[in-house]
Amino acid sequence: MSRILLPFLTALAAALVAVPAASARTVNYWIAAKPMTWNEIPNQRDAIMGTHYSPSQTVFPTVVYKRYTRDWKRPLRNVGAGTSNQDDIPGPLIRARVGDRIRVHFKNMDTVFKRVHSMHFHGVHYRPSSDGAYLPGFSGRDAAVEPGHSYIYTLHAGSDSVGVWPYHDHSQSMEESIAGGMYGMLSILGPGQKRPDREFEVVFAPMGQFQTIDGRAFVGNTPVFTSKVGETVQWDVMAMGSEHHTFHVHGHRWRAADGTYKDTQTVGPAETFVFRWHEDAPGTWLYHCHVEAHMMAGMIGIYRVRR
Ligand SMILES: [Cu+2]
Repeated sequence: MSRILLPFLTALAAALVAVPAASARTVNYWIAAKPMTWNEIPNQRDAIMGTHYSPSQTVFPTVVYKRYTRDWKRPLRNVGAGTSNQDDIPGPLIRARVGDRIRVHFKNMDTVFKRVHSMHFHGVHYRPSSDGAYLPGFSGRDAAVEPGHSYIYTLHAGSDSVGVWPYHDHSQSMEESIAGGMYGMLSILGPGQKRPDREFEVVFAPMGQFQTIDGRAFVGNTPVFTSKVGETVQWDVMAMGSEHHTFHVHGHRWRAADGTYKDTQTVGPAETFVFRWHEDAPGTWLYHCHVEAHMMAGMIGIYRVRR
């Protein structure tokens, strides 16, 4: 190696190490379309109004996105530790960081309705073959995965993928699937960004005659989110369906993108927003959709902060 070239290469190597290159990490998720019986009001009541509902009004067969081990042998919880006391709806929270390649191994286990299903992801980069949206004459197997069949979606988290995004069924059974809970979120961190201590997923969506949060209606059924004073708390908020919702948390405010303080924020179909706060308000609080008719039809829950 020449005397001139060696220092140059050493400097170049140092520069390459100093600049945090886009990570070449691959994140794998195994997610199935899984039939199950769902009860949107497990305790059969609206505790605030004292109304009772019979199982015939609240229980129905549906298909959800369920996380699995890599060999499909064992289902895993969709939610991570410190997120929620609920499971199955929404689908698995897909966590990645800018620069990551995400491989979603999807299997259609829908042996009940025997419908085709797919996964379509917002916010990330992909080729048309990982779009998962049915378009007659153009789309391929990604958009119509038959019962018993699998497909691998390959996604890339770019620098413009930071934040929280929806994913959902975009096959020909999209309408029934979304009404039945086939949706979930991607949560993408920026370079060097730390995970919060708590990450809560709030999905506003109608289900039958009720308005649900994560597929459940009324206090005591909707997720109970918990945190501790001093923790960093992140809320991932999304709406699915055909209506707008107003997210509201009692006793707290957060900073919107424009710098103003908020305690309510509107979210429309397939829109998302995310914010964090440093928790300093112990107590038992309500969170709910502030569209009054939605709140009265079930879109309300409890947030508990321990000292
Ligand atoms: Cu609402």
